[in-house]
Amino acid sequence: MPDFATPPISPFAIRFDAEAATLSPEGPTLERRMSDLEGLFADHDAWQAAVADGDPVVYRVQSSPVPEADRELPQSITTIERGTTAGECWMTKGHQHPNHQGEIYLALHGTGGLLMFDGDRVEWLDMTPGTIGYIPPGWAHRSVNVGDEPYSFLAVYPGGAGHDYGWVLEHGMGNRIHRTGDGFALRPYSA
Ligand code: S6P
Ligand code: ZN
Repeated sequence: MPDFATPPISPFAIRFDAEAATLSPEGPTLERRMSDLEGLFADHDAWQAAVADGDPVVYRVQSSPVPEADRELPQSITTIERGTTAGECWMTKGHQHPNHQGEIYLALHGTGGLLMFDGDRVEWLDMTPGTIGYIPPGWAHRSVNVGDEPYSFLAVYPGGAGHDYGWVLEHGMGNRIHRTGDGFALRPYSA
């Protein structure tokens, strides 16, 4: 057994139900409402009106009990509701890992996308059940529901990676995703 300053947790099994999009045993669950997404949608007035009009849950994140600690490998399932704010598809806040490390997402349900931005280049991956999206170190990432039902995916990431949400507020995500008559479109961030 190697000598760790902070001892890792003990081995255990996690039941993963792709159909129900659940992990068992459960760790912390996080709920993000519209009010938690301040400054992220292009249309501030529409965002404010949605907050005043019931402040809906935009997405939930259910984690396994593996802690966000150095060397551990936590997992979570995110479910984004279907919706738009002034035409912009509902999405996660998006973040950069300050301690640049990679991550994988496995799409489980619905139709989504993985938007990545490194401050210069923008990438979009279509995410449908069975797709693994790879997020390389140094790319901020945001998930978007572009379908007609909730979109769920499993994330597996290094526990010491951290979450920098300020980076996205400062630099944006390169593109915005708008619902159109027959699907969705990627538009410049300033649009
Ligand atoms: C963690 C991983 C996901 C997101 C989750 C919510 O590194 O990327 O678990 O935290 O999808 O997104 P956000 O941007 O609100 O953290
Ligand atoms: Zn991440």
